[in-house]
Amino acid sequence: MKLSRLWRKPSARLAAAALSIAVSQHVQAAWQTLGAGQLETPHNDLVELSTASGARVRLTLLDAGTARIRIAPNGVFGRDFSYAIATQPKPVPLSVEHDDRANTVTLRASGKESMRVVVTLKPSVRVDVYDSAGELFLADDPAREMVFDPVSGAVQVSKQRAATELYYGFGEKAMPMSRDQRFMTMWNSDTPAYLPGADPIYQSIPFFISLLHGKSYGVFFDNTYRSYFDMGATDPARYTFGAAGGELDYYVFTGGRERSAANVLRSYTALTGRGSLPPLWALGYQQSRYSYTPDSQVREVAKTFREKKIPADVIYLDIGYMEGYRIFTWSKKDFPEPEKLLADLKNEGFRAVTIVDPGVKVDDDYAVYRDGRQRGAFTRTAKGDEMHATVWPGLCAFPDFTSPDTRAWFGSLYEKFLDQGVAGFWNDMNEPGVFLNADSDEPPMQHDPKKTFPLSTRHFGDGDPGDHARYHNVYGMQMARATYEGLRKLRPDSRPLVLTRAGYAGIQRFSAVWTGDNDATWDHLAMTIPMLTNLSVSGVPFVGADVGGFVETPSAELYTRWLQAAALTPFFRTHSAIDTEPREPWSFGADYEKINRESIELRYRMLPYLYTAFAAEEMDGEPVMRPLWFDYPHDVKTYLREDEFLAGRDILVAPILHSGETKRRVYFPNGDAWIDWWSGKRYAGGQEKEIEAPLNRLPLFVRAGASVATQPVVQSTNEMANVPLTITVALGTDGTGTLYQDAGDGYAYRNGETRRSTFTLKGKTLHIETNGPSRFQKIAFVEFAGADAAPSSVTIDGKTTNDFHFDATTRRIRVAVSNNTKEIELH
Ligand code: MIG
Repeated sequence: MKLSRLWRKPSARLAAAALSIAVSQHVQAAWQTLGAGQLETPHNDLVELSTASGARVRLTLLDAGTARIRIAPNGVFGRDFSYAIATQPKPVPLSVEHDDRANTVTLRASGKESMRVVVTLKPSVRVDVYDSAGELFLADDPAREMVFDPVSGAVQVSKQRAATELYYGFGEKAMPMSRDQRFMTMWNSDTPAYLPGADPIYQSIPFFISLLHGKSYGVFFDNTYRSYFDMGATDPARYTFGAAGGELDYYVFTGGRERSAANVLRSYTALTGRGSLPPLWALGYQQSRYSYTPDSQVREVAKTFREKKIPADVIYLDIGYMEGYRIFTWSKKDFPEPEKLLADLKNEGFRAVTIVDPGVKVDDDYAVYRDGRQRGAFTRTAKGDEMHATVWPGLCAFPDFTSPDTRAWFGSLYEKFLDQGVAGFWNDMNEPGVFLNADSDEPPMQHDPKKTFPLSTRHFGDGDPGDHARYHNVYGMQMARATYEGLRKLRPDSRPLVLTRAGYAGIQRFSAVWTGDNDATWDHLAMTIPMLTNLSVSGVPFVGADVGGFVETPSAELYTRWLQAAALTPFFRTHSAIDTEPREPWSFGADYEKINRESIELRYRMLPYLYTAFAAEEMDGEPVMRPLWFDYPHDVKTYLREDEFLAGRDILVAPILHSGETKRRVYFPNGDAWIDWWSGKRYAGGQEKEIEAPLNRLPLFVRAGASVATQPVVQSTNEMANVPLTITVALGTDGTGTLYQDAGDGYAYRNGETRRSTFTLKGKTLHIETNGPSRFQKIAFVEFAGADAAPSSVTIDGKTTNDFHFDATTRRIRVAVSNNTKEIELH
């Protein structure tokens, strides 16, 4: 199959762009307003209104800063169930005021400082939301009341919009940093070689965070139908969201008293769940290709990493490993001895991840198909037959992942591969994507709305059966869930690595996400920052883009810059399409190989810090990869900045994103000072400076006052346990940093098997406070970065030491310490 021939055709790609506009057209509807509302007797924790149109409105507060607004157009609320939500909290008791003259109903959490939701009853019901300080921040547009279409089932609401209000999140969008004045569609779509602006693509997360004058709020529209967000594209004075069916069911997060984005995200991820700590090995470098086939290629690649001393942890097996693309099988010809292969890889310190697609080949001689058919595990047509469509294996049936029995069955199928030694799993094509032309073995890859199941396909819907129009957007997420839950059950003491292409709100509970079939272009490299940071603030921490761009072959320079730019992104994997030139870190000649090795080495040096950032995500919902505005909402110069990002709270990354550049302007967020990682030079916040960046240099800065845990280069995470840690402390401002440690896999960490260290810098004294067992990696050095001169002396826990070294080129003072050192003082 010559896929890349199609991808290379410019005409096909232009057609793709045009079609994606057609996909995003919003629903045509005969709108009807709710009409006047009437307050029903309020319950303790719930307010319900009937309306003249027959629609019903239900309002609850989940806490003093989170409101849920629910409208049932036909007057009957469906079951209270959501694929997005991890645990639906009990609503809090309300205090409700009915003002007859003003025709309003106001609710707030009783007995505490609370947000306020004010419902105006006439002429048609509308909702305004105030924060706990009394500021109105979200108001239904009185000129565009909430509407529904009784025939099609469509629902829609419009909010007043301030001219400078910005919006972030919306999951995975191939769009610039802020999505103000954009029109976006939520409909998971297989869109290879998507161009910047193409919409929708693979993931649908109908959640966003607003930013206006330094304050945020969040809105989560929990509706799995095709939905859309018009964030001022049609009229900058309002924004509108709606869906082709279902309820108008959305949550408003005030972001607490501060109205901060961090609080909004904490509340959103408390509701939809957080990513749990990945196994440490999954934070290592990952090498993939479509496909390393036969097995000798896999061996060769793994061996070359070790020979060339380029660190790596994971190697991926794409669809080529299977027997005729039958999932859960191995090709007898190309992978005759999988156990042997996997054991040998393990000896080399590699773990293997295999791809598993949803399509199950219709083949009576194939056990997975027979078993699935017998269990009734596959989706059905409206007429009740097994629904069949063509994907890689030919004609396929598709598990209905909206059935708990089917999820459990599918999850159990991973047992054989786990026993054989596969470490992680990659779910692809789960938008779901199918081939357009069933008769062709050369799948047309253009972006076409029909490239999925017929909308009438039936799903079980976890007990609330419905059609594909309703469940399409959760199909991929429920597949990833089946995988995750299967792995949890089969290997209760290992943390799963699941990687998925499609998802819906809450996908972070089950899987890492990559941004699908990007292109080997500089534009795509630049787009990784707005794409990945916006996914991050959509609650999905473990995100990455194929390094080098999946489609076509990058130049040596592009690949090298891309690897460098991605080194501190959460999910770090090179992947490339069939028919592209080889793409390993050594594929571009010796000069580039050296630099590529250094990029991957940087990743490994930073792993203790990155791991700490993932732990903070699980605890507090802090994203690992952050847009600048997230931590600096009072610095307007950060709002649209999309050529830099923060890795964790303390590291600023400003990669080269343009061909031929060897220096760039870096903006330093206001409120902190920044120390150049390499030179120790200090930059005040609130200014832009030109920074040198020859090909071997990633511009990298550490926040003054921060303490960042690093380690020497290792060849894989397997080697970490006995390697000492260096805490890098950025001088110049008082501040704190943390280090989180645990076993790196398993769940003992949830029973307190962790060590947490806090580093507090006051002037030139560092205090270290540590809690937990000492059996993890030991702290052996502290490096003070940003020092102007050698100290005259250094004291450790009150005793003078000579065991320090000042390096004038890096402006670092390196001090040997012990794992129990409490205080280091520079004089
Ligand atoms: O129709 O498995 O995005 O990463 O290499 C293409 C083959 C199917 C698409 C994925 C890509 C993967 C490829 N897959």
